[in-house]
Amino acid sequence: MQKLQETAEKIRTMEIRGAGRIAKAAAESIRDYAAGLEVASMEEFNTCIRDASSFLISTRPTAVSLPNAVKLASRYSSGNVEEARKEIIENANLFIERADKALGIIGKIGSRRIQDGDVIMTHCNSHAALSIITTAFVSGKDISVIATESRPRCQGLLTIRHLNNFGIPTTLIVDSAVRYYMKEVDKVIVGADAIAANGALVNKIGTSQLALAAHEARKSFMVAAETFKFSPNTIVGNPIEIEERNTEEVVDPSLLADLSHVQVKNPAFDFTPAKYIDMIVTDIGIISPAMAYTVIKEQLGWELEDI
Ligand code: RI2
Repeated sequence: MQKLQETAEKIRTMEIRGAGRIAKAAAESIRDYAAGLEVASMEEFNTCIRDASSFLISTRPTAVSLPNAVKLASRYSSGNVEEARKEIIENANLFIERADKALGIIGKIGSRRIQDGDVIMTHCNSHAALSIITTAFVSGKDISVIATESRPRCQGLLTIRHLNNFGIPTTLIVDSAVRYYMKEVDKVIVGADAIAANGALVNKIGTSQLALAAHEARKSFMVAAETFKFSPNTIVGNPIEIEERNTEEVVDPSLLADLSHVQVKNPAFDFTPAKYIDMIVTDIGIISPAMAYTVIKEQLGWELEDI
């Protein structure tokens, strides 16, 4: 349990971050936990796996990749401890393998939509979105990127480093400069923390302003998302919770000490309605947001009674 607790803590503090990486880390964690679990009965095994799963899921509430990964990885049908343990190890490994492959497939499919000379704007640090951008560049397309800083955690700094390593010409801007630069942009590509059954996107705070500015300037808005980022819970109308993080990420509390009328808010994500999204590049192909429900039903294998 100690290793699982350490992973959970790393997810909570964002040492492990990015919806896809969180999912993989959680699947690995539940696999290793199951592999080393010493129990006296099947009942005890069931309880331990259930508790460990809930514990991992509770670390970050928004990225649906996390509960999806934990549920897919920790599935077992056997009533025998050794068999159930084997099933978890297999299912977790299968999930991890699929997640790795998905990034490559998204890169390949999405890069076909990138034209020579495109200026691409991206937000935060999405491995799926970056897979499209770097694949296009490596295949010989002459592209450049405008990357937002993505306050307060400034994941944009990770993005510019990654792009720089590929030699991709990149401009870093502050988040409030998004609309100012939109006229120079051809395409916006962002990642996803969750996609609802109605096709709405949940991604890093500020994503919806990129979408609005792109819509106003008639620029295309592309989302890169593995199928495990679609939210089964939303088919029964459950909303996706937006994570409120510690306000110390925004401002040093000592600067607020004498400001008795001021409060600080730090939502980590926002919603972008489906109507602002031109396409979602997934590991099963490019879909319109209207197909989100089908992805949940057909790819995640979730039935209403599971929710
Ligand atoms: P990949 C990140 O969340 C960003 O919002 C990013 O767009 C999304 O996860 C998807 O990232 P955070 O963990 O899975 O930085 O594409 O809060 O890497």
